[in-house]
Amino acid sequence: MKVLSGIQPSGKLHIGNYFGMMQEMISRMESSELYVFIVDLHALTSVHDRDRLATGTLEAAADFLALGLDPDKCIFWVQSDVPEVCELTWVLSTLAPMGLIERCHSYKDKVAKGIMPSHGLFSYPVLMAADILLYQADRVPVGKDQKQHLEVARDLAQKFNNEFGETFTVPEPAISETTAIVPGLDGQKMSKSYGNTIPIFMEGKELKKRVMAIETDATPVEDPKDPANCNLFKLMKLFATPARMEEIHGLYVNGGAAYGYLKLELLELINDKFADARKKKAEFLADPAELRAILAKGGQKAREKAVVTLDLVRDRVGLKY
Ligand code: AQP
Repeated sequence: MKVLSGIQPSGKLHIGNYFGMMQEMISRMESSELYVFIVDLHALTSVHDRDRLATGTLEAAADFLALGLDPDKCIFWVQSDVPEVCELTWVLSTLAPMGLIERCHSYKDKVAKGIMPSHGLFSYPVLMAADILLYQADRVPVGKDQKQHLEVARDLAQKFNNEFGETFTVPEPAISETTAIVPGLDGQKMSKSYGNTIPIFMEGKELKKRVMAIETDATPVEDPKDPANCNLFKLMKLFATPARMEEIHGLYVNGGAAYGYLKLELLELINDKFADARKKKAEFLADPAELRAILAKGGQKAREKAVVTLDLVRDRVGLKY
């Protein structure tokens, strides 16, 4: 089974990215034909700063490798190193009904958050469909925020197959219910562009400040609280053992949950979980030439796959004459 998913180097990767997608991808290394990539073309829709994008791409690569992705057990590359994806995007955009793309809420959400409403941002889902269809992916592990974009990819695959003959695999989303939407400090979806994240590799005082900034209500310690409506509780659940979560749940419903202490406990759990990865990341970043070599090798492997699909597409639509 071909499993594919990408991540934008649009800022420091955060625990929403980790639990929504990275962890799942890393766990599939042994069992799937795995495609993992850094979507720098997508990040251009929100990052217009040469150094930030270039550094962000190398950092995102180091993040994935430090967290345990083995480039010999998957194809790991940078999106723009396979230019075929742009040609497929164009072909797909000639098939994409305006209404389908207009319905995508991520565009409206991002514009509402101050990102420039460009044509690229609007057609983000078409580029994403091209990413998925180019490699004939069967399954795409994503957070719930990307579900609608996955539906666009499925619609475009079906539309192409109906008009031009069976060409693309119709991909299935893989969304884990427990980590579908990781909340940010303010309770909205944790998102790089919303400035409400807990970055995976943040440390020390900076990390403590973020964790202590998780928004909670003003219910006194001894009063009962509703765990289902508390983003601190939801974040704890990602890190604490089920037994500890049962105790914390008891404190919420019976009274006695002290937010300040729970935040300090969460801080410790985050530090423990990512301690090894932090050391490894520093080692990867110390050798950017090696990082670039890993990505170049992955780019070559990805391109070999991409040209096969694109050649078929060109033939099917009449671009081969
Ligand atoms: N809060 C989240 N909860 C669960 N999953 C999440 N993902 C992102 N945020 C959460 C998943 O992470 C993968 C990579 O996401 P992305 O960086 O490519 O794009 P995104 O979804 O737009 O993530 P951000 O952080 O919100 O980025 P910006 O702010 O740059 O747009 C995806 O599978 C996503 O579902």
